[in-house]
Amino acid sequence: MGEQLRRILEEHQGRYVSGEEIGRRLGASRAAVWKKVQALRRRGFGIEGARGAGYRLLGRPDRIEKGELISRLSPASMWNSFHLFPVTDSTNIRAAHLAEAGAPHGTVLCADTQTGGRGRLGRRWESPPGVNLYVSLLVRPPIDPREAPRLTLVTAVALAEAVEEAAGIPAALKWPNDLYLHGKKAAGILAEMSADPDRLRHVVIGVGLNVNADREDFPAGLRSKATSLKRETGRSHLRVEVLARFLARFEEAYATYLSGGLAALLPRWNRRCLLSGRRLLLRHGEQESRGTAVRVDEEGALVFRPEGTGAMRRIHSGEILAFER
Ligand code: BT5
Repeated sequence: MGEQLRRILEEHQGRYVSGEEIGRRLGASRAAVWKKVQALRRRGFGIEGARGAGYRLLGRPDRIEKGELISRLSPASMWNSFHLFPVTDSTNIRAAHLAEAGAPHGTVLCADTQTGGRGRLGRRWESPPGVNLYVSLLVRPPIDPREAPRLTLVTAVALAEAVEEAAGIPAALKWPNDLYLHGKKAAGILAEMSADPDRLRHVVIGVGLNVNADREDFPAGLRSKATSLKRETGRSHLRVEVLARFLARFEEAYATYLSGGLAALLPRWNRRCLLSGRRLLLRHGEQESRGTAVRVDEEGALVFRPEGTGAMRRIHSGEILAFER
């Protein structure tokens, strides 16, 4: 409801549009236009009406609503089911429950805040309300369960491209699941799968992206390490717009991965690889090693040259404990 009117007002970027023009574009009478204006105002949009000049948009809420999100996606998109929560424990937990109950491939969950946002290995994801994106995607890909971790890298490429489009600044990817802006973490990905021994049932891909969080929105211990689009660009970003861009980018990257494998996306990953050429301390299994990262390969492994040897190693799963800045 009202998405066409919203689009017309937004196109004019704060300038007046005559009631006549709006009516013509909507195929609606003046009275019907006025009703739609009232409806948008009730959703929190600041719309000024002036006799003779028409209507103009003064401001709008940064809230994610289903109708607007859908109107920003292509009608043929893979996303077909949307669950928006003002508050939830963790969108990944909600998504796993929905998946078990039979929710379709292409389900999107999004919360305004999370009380139990999760990172990897039982860590916490800080989820202050009203400012960021906390999203889970439910997919049922026709791939071997052993390949599921590669979806983290597919997601990272899509997220980096969406962030660059929305914010106009370069994003760097830290293997395997972090997105950095100007040297600080702005997003993390947590992919969790459910599989029978030989068959993947579903994958839940959780994405936490700091959009408009200010320094004070993070706990003290995180303030120098975490950042947001707003902190790096000096302006606010509309969360629904960033989310729609990410969903569109994900759809393309996912299709590219299914048809061409990770190899088809690797140049887009490695171009943004934060660790390439840097010395780092890595934990893999029970072991810790120092060495230099080289690149990420077509299986999603980190190619790594341990200190003091010439032989390369391929790390399939691990944790970067520290890296040279
Ligand atoms: C991640 O874990 O980076 C994956 C985060 C995934 C969060 C999303 S939100 C939607 C969905 N629902 C969930 O419950 N989770 C997913 P990891 O690599 O383990 O990083 C966690 C570490 O990042 C923490 O220990 C902190 O140091 C740091 N951190 C926590 N919250 C942060 C934030 N908002 N921004 C930047 N860094 C943060």
